[in-house]
Amino acid sequence: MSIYVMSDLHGDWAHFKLMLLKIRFSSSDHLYLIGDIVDRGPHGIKLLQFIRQQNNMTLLMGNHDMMLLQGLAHFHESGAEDWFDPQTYAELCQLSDMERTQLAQYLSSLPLFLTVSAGGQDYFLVHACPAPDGVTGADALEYFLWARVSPESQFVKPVIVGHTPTAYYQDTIPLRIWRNNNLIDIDCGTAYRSILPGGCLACLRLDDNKEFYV
Ligand SMILES: [Mn+2]
Repeated sequence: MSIYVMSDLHGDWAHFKLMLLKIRFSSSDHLYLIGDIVDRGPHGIKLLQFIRQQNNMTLLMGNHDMMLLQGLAHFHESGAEDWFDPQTYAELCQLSDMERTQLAQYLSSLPLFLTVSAGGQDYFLVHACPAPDGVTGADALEYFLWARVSPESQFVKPVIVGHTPTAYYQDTIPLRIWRNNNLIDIDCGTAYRSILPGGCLACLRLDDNKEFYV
């Protein structure tokens, strides 16, 4: 059994499925997805529906998933499409009211952060950035979902984030997982591959820290 982490699929169903094949993902493995399943790409809702039905996949909340949850509360209002990315809205329109309600229930259940143990090490998983000590409530939420993590951050334990494409720190092409001190950023920009040279989908196996790319 292995533990894997990915982030920021942003509707990229094709590369997600390719990655599952590449890592030979099986029912005895577990996959953590650190948020931002939807928007920017065409299949975010399809991905959400799929991930929701897997008992060995755990999704954490990203800012785009939170915006989707907020938008769903306004789905039947006039101008509702303004709440959504156009591709996400088009997918939502294909669902029944019951399916949209189930989706909202799933989204509202997502954790903001998790600690995962693998290979004798604890990892703190969060979409955007850990909150500084003493920061709570809405301010903490802002860190978890929206903040840009500083490349100079000094964390006591390994922290794995997405949200900020690693092109933010390095000009490696193709993009690669970025590690500095205890910070590990795994967003290699699969959502931006048409505009960001070297964008790809990364997956990290926590048991041995092996990196996979498609
Ligand atoms: Mn994000």
